[in-house]
Amino acid sequence: MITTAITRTPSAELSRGLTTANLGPPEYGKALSQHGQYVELLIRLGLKVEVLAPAEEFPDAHFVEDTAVVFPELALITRPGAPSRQGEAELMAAVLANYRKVVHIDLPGTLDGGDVLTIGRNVFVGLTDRTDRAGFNQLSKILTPLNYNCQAIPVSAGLHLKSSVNYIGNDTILVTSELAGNRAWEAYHKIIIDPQEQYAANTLWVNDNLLVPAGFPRTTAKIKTLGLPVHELEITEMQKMDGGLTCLSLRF
Ligand code: CIR
Repeated sequence: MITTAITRTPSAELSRGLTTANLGPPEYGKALSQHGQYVELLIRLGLKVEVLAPAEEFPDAHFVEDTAVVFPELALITRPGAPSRQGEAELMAAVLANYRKVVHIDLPGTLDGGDVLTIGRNVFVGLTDRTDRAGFNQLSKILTPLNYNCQAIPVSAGLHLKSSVNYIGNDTILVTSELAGNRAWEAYHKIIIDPQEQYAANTLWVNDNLLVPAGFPRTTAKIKTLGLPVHELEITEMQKMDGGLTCLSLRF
């Protein structure tokens, strides 16, 4: 049961963040409104939400998911793969120290939280431009003694592992066709994303509610077959900066 979320209000500098999307610069007012609706929905779903102040020196800092991965036993502070984002992790370490024992991914490893998909005791870690083998090895060394089963998954498309696959409840994953055949998920039911709706793979499960980006009707229709409440959220300004629904919060 998820009880808590940590989010960070986007900074006025958000258009200076990293992006490959080619969708134009985000509008600040609209981004604030979309972020506010996201926070409101999490509160309506019963979560206690800590909203951190904007970090003007880090234009990607509202994508908090990349800075940490929180487990019941500890908070793992990452070392983000993008040098411009590495300072964000220390900001989050100070916050998470109020909730958990804090441990760190250290040099030379890199790891982004967007590459870590946890399903029960299974921790799947994407090897991407942001997360390397050394980062995975450190994570595995920390979590394996705590009885987590850690697996590295090479990922060649999209920014992060969770750009392509997410857990959506009922032992089911939502996954792109490229990654669907990976043996890592053979124990799970699969809903395969329509190739034209890849972005919607970044759907967020919160206590058997599903948060989906608005504008992806085929994916929404498929997800509705699960019978769980589905909430569509406008997230266009985050998409312009390669971000999505999972990256806007840490949940635990
Ligand atoms: C970045 O490139 O790092 C940000 N502009 C987007 C990060 C998105 N994070 C995520 O999906 N977990």
